[in-house]
Amino acid sequence: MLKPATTDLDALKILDERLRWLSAWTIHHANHIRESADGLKVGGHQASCASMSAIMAALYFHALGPKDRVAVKPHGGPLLHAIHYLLGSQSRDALENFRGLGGAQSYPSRTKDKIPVDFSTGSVGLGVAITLFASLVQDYLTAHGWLDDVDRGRFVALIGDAELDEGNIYEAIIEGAKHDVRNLWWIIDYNRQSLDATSADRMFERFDEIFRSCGWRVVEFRYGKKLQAALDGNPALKAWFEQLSNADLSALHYQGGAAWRKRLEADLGKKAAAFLKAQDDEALASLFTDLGGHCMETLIQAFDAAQDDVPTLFIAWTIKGFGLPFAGHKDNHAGLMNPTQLAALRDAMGVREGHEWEPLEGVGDNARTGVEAVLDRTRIAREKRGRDFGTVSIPAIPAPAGGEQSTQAAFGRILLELSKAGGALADRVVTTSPDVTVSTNLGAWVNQRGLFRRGDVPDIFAQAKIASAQKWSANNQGQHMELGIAESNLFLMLAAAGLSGDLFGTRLFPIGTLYDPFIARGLDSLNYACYQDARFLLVATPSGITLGPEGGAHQSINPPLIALGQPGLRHYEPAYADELAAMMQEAFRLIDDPAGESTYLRLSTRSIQQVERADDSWRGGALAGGYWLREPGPNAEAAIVAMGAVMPEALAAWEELREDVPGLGLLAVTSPDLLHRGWTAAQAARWQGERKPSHVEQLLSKLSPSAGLVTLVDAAPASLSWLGGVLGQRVAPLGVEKFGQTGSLADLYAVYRLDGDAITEAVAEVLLHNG
Ligand SMILES: Cc1ncc(C[n+]2csc(CCOP(=O)(O)OP(=O)(O)O)c2C)c(N)n1
Ligand SMILES: [Mg+2]
Repeated sequence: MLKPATTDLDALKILDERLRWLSAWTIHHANHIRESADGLKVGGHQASCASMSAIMAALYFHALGPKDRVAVKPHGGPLLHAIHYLLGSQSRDALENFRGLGGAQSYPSRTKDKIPVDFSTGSVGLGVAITLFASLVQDYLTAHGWLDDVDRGRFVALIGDAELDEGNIYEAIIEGAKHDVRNLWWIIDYNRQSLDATSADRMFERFDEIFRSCGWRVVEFRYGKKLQAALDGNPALKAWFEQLSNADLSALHYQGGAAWRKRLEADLGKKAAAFLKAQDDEALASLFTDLGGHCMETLIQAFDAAQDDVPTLFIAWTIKGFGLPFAGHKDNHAGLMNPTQLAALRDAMGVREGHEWEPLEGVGDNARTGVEAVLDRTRIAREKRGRDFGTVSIPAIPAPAGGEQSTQAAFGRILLELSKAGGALADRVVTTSPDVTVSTNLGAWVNQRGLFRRGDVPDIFAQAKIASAQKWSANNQGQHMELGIAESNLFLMLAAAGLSGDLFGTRLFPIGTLYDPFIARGLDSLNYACYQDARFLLVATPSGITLGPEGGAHQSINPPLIALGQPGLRHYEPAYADELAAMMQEAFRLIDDPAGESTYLRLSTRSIQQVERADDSWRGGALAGGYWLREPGPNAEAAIVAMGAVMPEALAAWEELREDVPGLGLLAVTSPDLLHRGWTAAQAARWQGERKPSHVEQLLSKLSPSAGLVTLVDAAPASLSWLGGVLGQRVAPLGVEKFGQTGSLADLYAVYRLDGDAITEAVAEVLLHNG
């Protein structure tokens, strides 16, 4: 571990003030000075920034090394921009355009901000937890020989205290404890205020117990040096101070010195007389606001003392809005200073009017050299890292042989073959699953490649020679990260592993499996992973009511609709094993392509007869979202449009109806998501003068303009019913709109109208209307 550079305490204190000023000014400028085109409040969080300026000054200008990575509390974003502005790596333009198009983003964004942002934040709690998974990925890369010791760093999360209510944090630390996570610093800006009000006192001293029991070191700094000394010398005062509730403390901070005096007189009477006599109101207020998270000396000492790799929770007591007129007020979360208050702050900071953007305005000549020296010595990266970590060659993925198979079984076999064949891609694949490794067919892969743990974990059952199909030993060469049943953790793991190129310079190919309905359990974490442009392959299986006897609690209905609305994630739903192989190859390519995206495969356990292929012409269409499995005749008046596991019903109905309905076509949809995107993109392009029809328009234009479409999917029918809007063709949508239940496939398909009878009736329906 590198030793922190020695720094000048006074310079750091000045930098704390500069951060507090620049963050407040950036927000003020966006709200009160920049011209508003729409009259809307621009917003920003001056109080949340002021709460954490000292913590961030100590961290960035003193404690952080070049390989450390930080997730910044979302509403502390302006502080991060101010830091880079002081370092010369953020432009004044971006700050002047804070929260505007192309300007500094309201919450740190890896993809949209021009400064280096290690982790995007915004949905509270997720930025915290991803640092834990990133640390696990760092250990994984080191164990596999892809990361040198000198390139290892620490993972830091800057956390609002109310963020600790997010359950995903506790799911993460439980998982971290299992994997012996290390090199983590989580720093709580403990201002005891949330968005709505002051926070409940009851959790005080509970959070630290929770962390300690998960193996963390907890370092709490409640007092700054000055206040600590005053309280140490006056036990009665200390006891009084420590019994104040969160709301009391905040109210007193807001009211100031006279209120502190009055309250002390009322509560302690004569016992406080000597103490009160020794200081005026201003000194009283200044003393009681000297909390640990605002005291530079305390912060530096705490950080310097935690240089080992033990995961550490710092609880830094602070005041929300420290140094601002609404300090401590319970309503200050989105509070903005008015121009008069801002002018008062400007004067207090020694900033001349008209010089507000000068980085070191107000810093006297004597101090300036020291401050500049600290800035020069700051070791954090000033530039965004490029995506220049090389490419991995993706081999052709052959389809598994077999006349009858399910897509889930085919997935397992493809991975097994990939593992046996070996090569760069196989070595870079890391799989992960929340306790459904075996039931999602990852088992064979894990038998080949092993579980990952930093230390060896023997397979006790194997050692005892107890027969089992599954090997379950772990070591530091394993390639499967087994997780507990916490789907949010799965997506955060995929997010961290899917950013391994960006974070560590080595691309991994993460594959995560879960049951399709439980995507919803981790949905915000999945969105978070996509938002940061993490790259992975998500395999959700089994899915739909095709799960039969397993029943309604496990039968997914709406994931295709989720996927339709999720940027950064491509949905494919294959019916056949050869389609799946093509899609997996494409998914790997997309992981590695700088302009690519992540992929979601919705698979099934239903074993179905595979189709005979005359040639490879289906392949391009399957990857683009759909192809004619049975070509329609010229000007056909009807087509069956089906996706995934219900293809046998579609094919059977097509066979039965084709004589009665001349030219009837059967369109196999493999990705409503891609078809829809292509459709809207083509429309947008037409406005730019480009006339190329989209894939879905080309497919549907093979039918008569008045043709009817019967859409069939084991999911919400809206996944496909929109197809009628493309060329204005009539649609009879079949799909699942009510919760499922147990039953045989034939029974369920009949009840939920996915069977041959339903298709026949629906075809009659669309033809009838045409006539
Ligand atoms: C998942 C989620 N829910 C709600 C919000 C809205 N929100 C933003 S900040 C905040 C309160 C934060 O309080 P705290 O974490 O203590 O931060 P402080 O501003 O006090 O430092 C809330 C509820 C959010 N950003 N994300
Ligand atoms: Mg708070």
